[in-house]
Amino acid sequence: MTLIRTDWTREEIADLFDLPFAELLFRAATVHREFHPPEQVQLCTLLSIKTGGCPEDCGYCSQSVKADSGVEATKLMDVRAVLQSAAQAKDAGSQRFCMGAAWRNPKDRDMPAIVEIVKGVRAMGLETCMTLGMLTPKQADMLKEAGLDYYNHNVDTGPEYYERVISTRKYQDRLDTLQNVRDAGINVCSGGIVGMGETREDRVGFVHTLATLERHPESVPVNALVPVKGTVLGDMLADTPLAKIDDIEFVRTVAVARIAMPMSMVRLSAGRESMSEATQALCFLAGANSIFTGDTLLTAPNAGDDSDSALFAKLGLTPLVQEEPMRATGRSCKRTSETMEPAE
Ligand code: SAM
Ligand code: DTB
Ligand code: SF4
Repeated sequence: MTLIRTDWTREEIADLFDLPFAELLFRAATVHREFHPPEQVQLCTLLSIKTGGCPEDCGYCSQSVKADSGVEATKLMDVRAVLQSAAQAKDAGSQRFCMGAAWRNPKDRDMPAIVEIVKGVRAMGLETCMTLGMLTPKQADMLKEAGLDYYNHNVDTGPEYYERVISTRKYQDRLDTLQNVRDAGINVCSGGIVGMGETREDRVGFVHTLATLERHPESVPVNALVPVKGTVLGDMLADTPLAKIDDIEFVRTVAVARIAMPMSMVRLSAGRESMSEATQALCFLAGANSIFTGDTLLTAPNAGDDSDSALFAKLGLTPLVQEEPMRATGRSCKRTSETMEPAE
């Protein structure tokens, strides 16, 4: 039986990365089927409820005011329009509706509309997820009270590389918000981006950070950088194409995340649009069991429903029908290196 551990050392994570590829995939696939139905993939839909004009300087993001990406800033969407979009996602078979806002943090005046949106989407029978930037403990409590199921807040990369990508906040700010979300009793969704020019050691640090949180995030999105023209990282990649992440290294990252966090849903997130079917298939074999559906992510293109249906048919994958293991019991896992102990 595989134990749930939150005491991973960096060396142990590095050793997993170093395994021969076939051995790594075998181990990841073994852990995957111990905790999840391997043929089922969770379908999530993304909607940008407030686009662009963000004061943060994240080097990958088209929505930063510092980027010359052509993305136009909008106001927070009208509640009714969000609910309309959620209804379409539900009709298309989505299980979770994830809403993103290009904010450093929500302002208190935004909270009533956000609360209304959460309540409305939840009333449709969809799981709700929001990603709104940094949260205070009070804001996290308000979202919990509104019924928010998940909050997405990515650590994005390892602690050492973080300051090379973002200067307007600290890694610790991210960890503090994750703690506020956890303390409020909201499920945590946290992952990051691979292919930002980071080293293997940074990817080790990235997985290590998530796998040694007091409790593993219930969802772990692994994004491949979508290089957007006009962003620092998009332009850097255009100038140095060799910096593009190797597909096998991307699959390795997914596999290590799966082994280190057996119960989490590992989401193959941004970047699928330019990923081959074979690479995506390897990611599913390596334990990815969730995707974003639809033609658009927040601002960037996504693989799209037609190509996803074709891929699912080829691979014999089906949309996840049952609740996630941790949500089914309403429990998560406590810090321990010895046992898999559900925490209340
Ligand atoms: N503003 C909020 C924040 O930063 O937490 C929420 C929205 S932000 C766009 C959500 C996440 O999208 C980021 O943390 C990052 O991991 C991911 N992301 C943004 N731009 C991306 C890109 N070009 N390629 C891959 N992932 C990206
Ligand atoms: C996450 O990790 N990936 C999603 C979701 N969380 C919010 C966002 C991906 C954004 C890709 C770039 C864009 O659409 O602008
Ligand atoms: Fe703003 Fe989020 Fe984009 Fe950073 S990733 S610039 S915080 S929208």
